Amino acid sequence: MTQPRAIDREEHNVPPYTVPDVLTTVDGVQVTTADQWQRLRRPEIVSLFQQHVYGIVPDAAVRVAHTVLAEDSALADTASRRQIRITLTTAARSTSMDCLLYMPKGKQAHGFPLFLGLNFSGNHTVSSESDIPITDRWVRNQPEIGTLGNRASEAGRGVMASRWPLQRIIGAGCAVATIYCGDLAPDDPEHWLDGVRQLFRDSQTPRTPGEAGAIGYWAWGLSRAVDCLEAEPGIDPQRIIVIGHSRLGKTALWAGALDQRFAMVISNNSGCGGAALSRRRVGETVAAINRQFPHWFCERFRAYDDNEAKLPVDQHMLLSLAAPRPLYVASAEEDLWADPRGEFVSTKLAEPVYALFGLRGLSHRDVPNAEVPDNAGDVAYHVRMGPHGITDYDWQQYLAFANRHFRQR
Ligand code: GTR
Repeated sequence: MTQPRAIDREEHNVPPYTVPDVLTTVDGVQVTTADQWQRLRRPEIVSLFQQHVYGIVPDAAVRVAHTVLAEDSALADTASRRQIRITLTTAARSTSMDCLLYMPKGKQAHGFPLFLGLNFSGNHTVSSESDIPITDRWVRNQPEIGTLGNRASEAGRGVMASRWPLQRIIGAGCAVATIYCGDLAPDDPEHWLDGVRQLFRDSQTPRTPGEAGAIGYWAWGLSRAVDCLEAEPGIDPQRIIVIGHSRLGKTALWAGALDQRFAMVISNNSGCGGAALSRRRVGETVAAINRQFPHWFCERFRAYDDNEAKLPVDQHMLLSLAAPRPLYVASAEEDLWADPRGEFVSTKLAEPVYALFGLRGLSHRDVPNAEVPDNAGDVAYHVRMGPHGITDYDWQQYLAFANRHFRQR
């Protein structure tokens, strides 16, 4: 007898469930056209996710400005590298985030496509180049990468380089930009309040049940980065891709849902609160994520701990908000915590929205074999061998997908 695949091992623990129909409005109207989707159902779903899952960033006028701190030749002269400080100012205060941008040398008629994503531990961890400043912001303690007392150190330089294959991205004719998520909100239940939230609320002011948590503020920050990067010489504003891994994959999906300037959305191993269906209740559950990371979602999301059936949404509806833009969801075979099959199933369930636009979904009806990417349509999926992570293999698939969708320009 052949062994069941790792991803099938927990199937017997999946309870029976029914997900909300992506094409039926709250009032019971059946959506049958792309126009109805855009006018009626899409805004309704965005609002449901704002109210019940990710929360809302307070509304206030924010001035966004940027300066290029340094511009150098990098990656053995194949790229130009810019370190850009983006300043965010409200009537209450001002803060900044630092964007590390690599762009191929030379010119393209409309500018280069850009991959934009947050990083976990500071821009200096993304590349071993010695002249990227070490972040002086709060960082998670990880002695193995030299972060102690919540401060980063020289020991962290380049430690995350395998997650950011810069040379490969540049070689594929794309630009890539990253920002430390802690510039926007430190990833910690107490310290996250000291991030960009302070532009709107002082840290003494408690959250309202529907106010954004860290994921909401991270996603907001990605949009503020686009405000600057879309005007940056050499970038094609029509081809900005939002990408993220794991908690930052949840963030990429939410940013892509809210901000349709992102021309493509990529979720890598985003799991619970990302691409995986909450109602399947295997791997990380709503209760588990809210317990461990009380600062990620809005407080109202806690009402769905062990109560997923009451959620007015599920994560296939988040994926559907990427339509009609190309969407790529990827899992890793051993990453059972993120529920690879749940990520696949919700991707399938988003297909009817792509169909409204005459766009093509996945070819597979069930999770494809490991490293057999299903990427010929406008919705793509693969499951990589190995554990949770974002690897060169994953990037190769994303670059090929981007290249296919964007090559016409
Ligand atoms: C885990 C968390 C996941 C995922 C992951 C990551 O601890 O349970 O939801 O976000 O971290 O971001 O690497």
